[in-house]
Parts: sequence; structure tokens; C-alpha cells
Amino acid sequence: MLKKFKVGWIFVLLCLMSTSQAQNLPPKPFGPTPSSAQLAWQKMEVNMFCHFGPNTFTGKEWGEGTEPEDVFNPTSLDCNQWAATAKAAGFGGIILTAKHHDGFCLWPNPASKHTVKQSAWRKGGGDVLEELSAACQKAEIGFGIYISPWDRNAPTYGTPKYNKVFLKTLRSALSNYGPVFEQWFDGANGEGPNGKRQVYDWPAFNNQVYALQPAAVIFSDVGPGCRWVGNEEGKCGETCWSRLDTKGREPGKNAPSQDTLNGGNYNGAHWIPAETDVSIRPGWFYRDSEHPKSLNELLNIYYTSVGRNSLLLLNVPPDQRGLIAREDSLRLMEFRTALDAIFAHDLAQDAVRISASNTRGSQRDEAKTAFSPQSLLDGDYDTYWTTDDSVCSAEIALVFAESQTFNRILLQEYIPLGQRVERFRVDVFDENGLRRTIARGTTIGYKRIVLTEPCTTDNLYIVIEKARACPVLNKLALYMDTITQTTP
Ligand code: FUL
Repeated sequence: MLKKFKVGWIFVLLCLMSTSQAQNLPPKPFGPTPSSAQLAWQKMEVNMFCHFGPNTFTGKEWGEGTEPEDVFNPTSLDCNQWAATAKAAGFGGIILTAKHHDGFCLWPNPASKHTVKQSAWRKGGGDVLEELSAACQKAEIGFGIYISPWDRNAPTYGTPKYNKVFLKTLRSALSNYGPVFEQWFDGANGEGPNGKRQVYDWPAFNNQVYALQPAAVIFSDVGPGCRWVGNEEGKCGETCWSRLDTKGREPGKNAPSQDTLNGGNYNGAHWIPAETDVSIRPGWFYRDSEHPKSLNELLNIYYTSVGRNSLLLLNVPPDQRGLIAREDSLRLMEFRTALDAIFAHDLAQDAVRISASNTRGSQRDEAKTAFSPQSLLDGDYDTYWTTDDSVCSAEIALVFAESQTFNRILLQEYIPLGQRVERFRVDVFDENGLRRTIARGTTIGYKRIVLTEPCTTDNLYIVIEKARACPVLNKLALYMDTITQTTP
């Protein structure tokens, strides 16, 4: 009898010890998680898109494919100027339209007869991909390639032969110009009811990209690396899951609905985060008659893209000289200066205390937990606050010695362990000592920037009302934006 009793106690003790140990270990990943390439991509946050080609010279948005090659003739192309501009604007990389829908290739593609080689530009000896990849390497920013599958010039388009031509095109673009961080596949197709119908071999295209550029993130309506955000206005959904279901779907007419692309799928099987592509000008290609968006518009776009768990791909089209226009470049510098000023002083750093209603492992040994809320303020991406496995709602409290005034609350989830938070709110103690809610939100993801009216308080609470597994957050910051005039 005594023996049985002893064995029972040992069992209970062992169970307690193992739960306590488990709570001192990092949480298990929840749902799909990003690959290391997708994580590095997400951390780039803002990239530059360059639409450049025959349309730059004809004023069209969609070329017919019949434009003579000589139409393309930049007078003083300088990719170092593009890369230096992107770098100074704080962009992580540049993606160039190496081949838009008109089929014209900005490099001497051996699979086509409609390329720079057939043009008068530099007597057929020019190669924009070569120049841009070298310029990006020099500026230490990423180099990415847009290639339109829809091709209005290729004689084989609309036949199975085209897939082979397209594979050759990919091979040429992806094997000769160094590392490519993103391969952009456009889903657009303007063939009318009587137009050519191409059945694309997507699996072969993606395999080809991965075979030649294993670290490339493939963009399309359905990824597999990242997805279109569903509009060209710079607006990611307020609720944005980095998860998407792609079974039975493909880019173009078979894509998920624009709403789905905008917010992702709650239970999506794959990690396919949103990329927000938008042009600084009304059109994608440069036109003298058009002008860049205002600083306020750009800041709003930043908040509705990067601030809503998306990467921003901002198009800045080079002009007929082959240069980024002065007007655009000045606007980009204003944009960068404004972002730097807005996010210069993190007021959360001035808190005298940060605490959490639950911290993983702290019930058992406060001193030993590696997951304390201090991690939210330490600037280290890989340290985070999290709770015990059974706790899916919790609050973080910040206390200040003196009241602070802010209107931006920045939160980050540690996405290498998946996306978890489904609903949160921000509370403060107001000047009458009453606790009140100043903002509510749904998803957080890689980054969420909550916009509020200026709020003055010495006590702030981030309340995670509902997470799908124990919440895992690695950053909390507060800022006062005095530059943005109107908010989205
Ligand atoms: C669209 C294209 O049709 C536009 O011309 C542009 O390239 C934009 C980024 O994607 O689908």
C-alpha cells in the first residue's frame, strides 16, 4: 500500500516538473510559419518597384507588343542613380520589370527577338539587368525581377510551346545576374474573349525559380512566397493573416477573391504574407504629365501597408532618360526623413516599469524565465514575451514616472513561431484616473501600427483579448507623429 502511495507521488512530481520545464521552453510554433527567406523578405519592409520599358517612351500602360524595338532608347540610363536613390530612401531592394506584358526584354534574352539586343540603344549592346544587379550589389540592397507571364509579342503565346519559351526566359534572367531576392509573377491578362488562351505551367515555373534562386521569394496572387494584397491603392486589410489557402487556385482569373487576398485566410494552410504594390504616380510607367503622390499620401500608405502586416512595394518609375526624376527623388527623401523623425523617439523606452499578467514559466521561477515583458523593449528581434501555453489572453502594463503623449502604438508578433493574435485593445488611465479603451485591433502579425488621437497618460495597457495560442510578442513601442496631417 505504502509502495503504491510513493509511486503515485513520484508520478505527480515528475508530471509537475515536466510541465514546469515545458513552460520554460519556447512555445511550439502555431500553424504555418515563414521560411528564413520569407522572414528576411518581411524584414525589408519597404522596397522599390521600377516600371521601365517601351511604355516609358510611348505613354502606354499596357504596350501592344508590336512597338518597334528602337522605341526603347533611354538617353542617359544610370542604374547607380536608381540604387542610390532607393538606398537613401531606406528601401531594402529594387524589383525591375524585366519583361512587361508587351514582351520586350530589358536584357538580351536568347529566348526572344524582342529585346534590348534588337534595339538601337547602345547599338544593341545594353543590358539593364546587368547594370541594375551590379548597382544593387554596390549599394548593398536586394535585386528582384518582375517577369510578366502574359506576353503580347511572343509568337508562341497561346500554345504549349510558350511554357518552354518562358522557362528559357526565366533561366536566362535568373542565372546571369547574381542573387535575386524576389521573383514577381504578374497575374494580369488583358486578352479579350477572342484572345489567346495560355495554360501556364505554374509548377514548372516555380520549380525553375527555386532551382536557380533557392532564396527567392516568389510573388503571385497565390505565392508561394508572398501574395498580392488585392488592390493597387496601397491598402492592406485591417485584419491581415499571413496565411492563405491555395488549393485549386492559381494567379489570374483563378485567383482567390480580392477580399481574401487583402485579409488572408484565417486557417490558411500556407504562410503567404501580403505585399502591397502601389505606384508613387497615377500610372505604373513614367509620364511627364503626371506627378508623385504627396508626402501625406505616402505616409498613409506606409501605415496601411507596413503598419498592417504587409510589405510595401512602392513603384518609382524611371523616366525617358533612364533616371529617377528629381520630383520623385525629392519626395522619397521627404518620405524617409519623415519616417525617421516619426519613429526616432520610442516613448515606451521611458517607462519605469513593464509587467505582464502572465509570463511563461514565471509562476515557477520568476528569475529564470527567458520570456519576460522586458523583451518587448530590448530591441532584439529574437527575444520575446510570451505566456504559459494555457494562457491565450493577457495584458501588458507600462508605467511612466511622468505622463507621455503619443498617437502611434507599434506592436510586433514573433512570426517565426506563427501568427497568433486575433484581437487586442489598448487601454490607458485618463486624467481623471479612469481606465478607458483608446483603440481596438484584430491581427498584429509581423508589424502593426495602431493610429490614435494624441493621448496623454502615465499608465498604458496592451490587452491581448484573444490569441489562437499563447501570444508571442517581441516589440512594443510608442511614438508621437506630428508630421502626418490626416490619417487613413
Ligand atoms: C498589374 C499590371 O497589369 C500593371 O501594368 C502593373 O505592372 C502592376 C504592378 O501589375 O497587374
